[in-house]
Amino acid sequence: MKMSFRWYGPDDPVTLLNIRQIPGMKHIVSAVYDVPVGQVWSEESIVALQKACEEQGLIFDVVESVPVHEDIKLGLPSRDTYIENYCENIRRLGRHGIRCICYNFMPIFDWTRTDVHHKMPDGAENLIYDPQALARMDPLTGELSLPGWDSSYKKEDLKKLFEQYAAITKEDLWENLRYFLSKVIPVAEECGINMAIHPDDPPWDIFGLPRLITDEAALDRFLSLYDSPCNGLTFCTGSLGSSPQNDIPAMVEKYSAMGRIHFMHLRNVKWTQQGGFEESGHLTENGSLDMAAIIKALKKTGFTGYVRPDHGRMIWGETGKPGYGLYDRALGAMYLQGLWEATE
Ligand code: DNO
Repeated sequence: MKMSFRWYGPDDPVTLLNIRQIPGMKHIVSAVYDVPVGQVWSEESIVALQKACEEQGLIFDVVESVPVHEDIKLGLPSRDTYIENYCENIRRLGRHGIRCICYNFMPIFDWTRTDVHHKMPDGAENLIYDPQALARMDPLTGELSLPGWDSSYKKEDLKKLFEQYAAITKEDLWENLRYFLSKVIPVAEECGINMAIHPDDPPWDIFGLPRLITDEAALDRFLSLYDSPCNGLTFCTGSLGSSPQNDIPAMVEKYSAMGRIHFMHLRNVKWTQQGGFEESGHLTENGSLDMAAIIKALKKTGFTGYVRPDHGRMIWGETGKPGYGLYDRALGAMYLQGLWEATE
């Protein structure tokens, strides 16, 4: 496995110097953040990230994410222009050493939580999802904001998008995803880039919007939409693992043996009685997932892809982007590498 860390660029309070001091850390996961969704990234911006990482002895070779424009997900006539821009981004990233691109196909909202500053009994802060609290949230006010969401949507945009999605069935969304892959994967193949879709988080419909990438049947269907090694997965244990129906170690073993996992997001979640979940520390005993069994499944199948410790709690008084502080992710990295080293 290749150990990596997500870095939000020069504005991230977590610096590359911090990251390089984590034992075993070699790869950086980042993106160009100042370009609107759907537009082409400048080569200068890509090279600047590359150089900054190189100066710290780190390799920038994973992008998370090149976001997919809503018109592509909605299957609008304008999608072809946005898909061409997407392909151009793949070409540019390929020219500058990127080997893996993570993206998602969730309508409008990326990962969703109901509280990102939840106080744990030990004083740490974590992110939680409570279905009852979600039912009280109204995304149409335009006032809600979460770390993974595109903050450029105004109230009017959101209203229009919800109206457009009202006419889209799950099958339409699958078809729009198939169309996207049919254009993008051949370009990724040429450029030596592995595309890695991120599962929907949480893995069920929210706010009445359809979500596709939720369980094993969906992953099978997704992989069969375009049968190429470049059409693969970001296997996020916390996203898929939020649903107790998903047997995470078994799924990791299956898709890793197929060579279709290019990127692992490793974190633990604890299911709650209300049918929601809390993000926990990385340790097996902290949550509902067997992290040791997940690492065993990777080791057994000879996994050589990228891994990153996903969301950490906020501890030791750290402030910053919820889920993306330094300390707990660094602890996670050490725990995961310890499991890896000790697993036969
Ligand atoms: C959450 C992240 C996601 C992920 C996107 C990929 O912390 O894992 O926001 O980056 O869904 O496009």
